[in-house]
Amino acid sequence: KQKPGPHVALLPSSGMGHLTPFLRFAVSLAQEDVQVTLITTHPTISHAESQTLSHFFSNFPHITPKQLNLLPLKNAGSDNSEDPFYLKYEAIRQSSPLLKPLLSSLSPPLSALVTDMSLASTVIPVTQSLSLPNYILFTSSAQMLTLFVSFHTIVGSKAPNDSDKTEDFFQTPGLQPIPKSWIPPPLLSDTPNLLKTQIIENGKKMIQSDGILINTFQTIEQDSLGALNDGKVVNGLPRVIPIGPFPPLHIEKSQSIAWLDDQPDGSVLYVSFGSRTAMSREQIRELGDGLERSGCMFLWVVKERKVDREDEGELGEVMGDGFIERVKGKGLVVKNWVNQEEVISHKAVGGFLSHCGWNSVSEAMWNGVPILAWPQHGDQKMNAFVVDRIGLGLWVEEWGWGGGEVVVKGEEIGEKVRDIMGNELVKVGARQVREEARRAVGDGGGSKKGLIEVIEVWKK
Ligand code: BUP
Repeated sequence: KQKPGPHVALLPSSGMGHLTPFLRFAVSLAQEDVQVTLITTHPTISHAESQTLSHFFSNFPHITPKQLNLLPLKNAGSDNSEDPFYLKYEAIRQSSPLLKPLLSSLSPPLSALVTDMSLASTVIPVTQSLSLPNYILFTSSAQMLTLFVSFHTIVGSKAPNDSDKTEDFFQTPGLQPIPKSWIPPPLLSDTPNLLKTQIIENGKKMIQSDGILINTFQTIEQDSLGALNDGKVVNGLPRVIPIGPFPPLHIEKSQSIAWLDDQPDGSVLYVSFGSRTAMSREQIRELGDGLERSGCMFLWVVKERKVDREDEGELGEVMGDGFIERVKGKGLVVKNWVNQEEVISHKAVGGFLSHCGWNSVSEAMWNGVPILAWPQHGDQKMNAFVVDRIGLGLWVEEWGWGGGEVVVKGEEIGEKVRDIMGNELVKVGARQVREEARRAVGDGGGSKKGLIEVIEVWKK
């Protein structure tokens, strides 16, 4: 009789960008006969998260839900942050005493716990005290992982701007220097902030994990993966195992957009900056101007607030001056949220103006949709670099991070939109990435082999 599969618990972090890859990973494991318990932290930050979780558990009843009810957040120390996502990581950190009894109570006993990278420093001490193997699921690119694990060594005891104020590059050990303009600004700041503290603490602690699983694949990130696994980036890093890109789950059946069905194949530019980018009203209007100037068809998700709850402003008011009426027939503007998996796989969609959150990038890879990259914050410039390098899209590096003021004018946006929608070379490149992505996770593919190897280790 076959031995039952190992029992593995997954602990995702907050925000759709972190939850989504964990859900896809959970399904990939379950398909390989792993018993999966998914630990969710409550309360969730956004409506999108709670809705996605309820769809998920009703679609995959064989994945066991387990709730971790967070303690009320005391204070975020001296590291001021208003970002609800970083505050949530902090709340999970402060609630870590609750994790040990929860993990020990699971039955059958666990073979491993897989945690989001933003929780490494919180969770690894707990799993160590239980002698439970701990794996990290890194939900961004390998390019970003090189910075994540080495940042604390680069910063050392000095602030990154101290000794080399004139230096424009960050030397990641073992790799090409990274322009400082690609580094998330809070990491370069001398003022304490939660992003910086968390990257330093988690980056250090990840060395003590048993393995780092990552939602990417060998063909597109060979150099970074090679440097990480050859010990060039940091000494003693556990093996980094590419197991992506995770196939979309298509569990959210509602909200399909009928308008797309009426548009010619490959004619529509999908515009979205992810679940946690609030764009200023001025920049929104400038972007609207750009889309209008481009003459291309577009489907645009507009968000003025960081957390994906209902935005307050009426769309007409946000866009200003009869925009919605003017673009009727050409463009569809929606507030807050669409079912992106459906949109991006729709045959009418031929381009994606994206912030380059790694899930959006992997969804574009999966569907061979060319990206016009406009990173807004965090890891997104590192990811945009990958997009451009692998021929999946174009990144106009001069475009600044999003922020309060207008950083890119409509005229410039319009020009680049026309460029991406008509660029045959990028279309071919994107189609090739799609083939490689599917091959990687298909039978015999590198990512599939990686996943099976890890499961074999858990079986022992
Ligand atoms: Br917005 C939006 N619909 O309208 P990323 C997002 N998504 O399904 P982020 C929708 O959320 P981080 C919408 O498909 C993707 O899987 C989208 O993740 C989905 O960016 C996910 O792309 C968003 O990684 O997160 O949200 O900025 O910064 O943590 O990467």
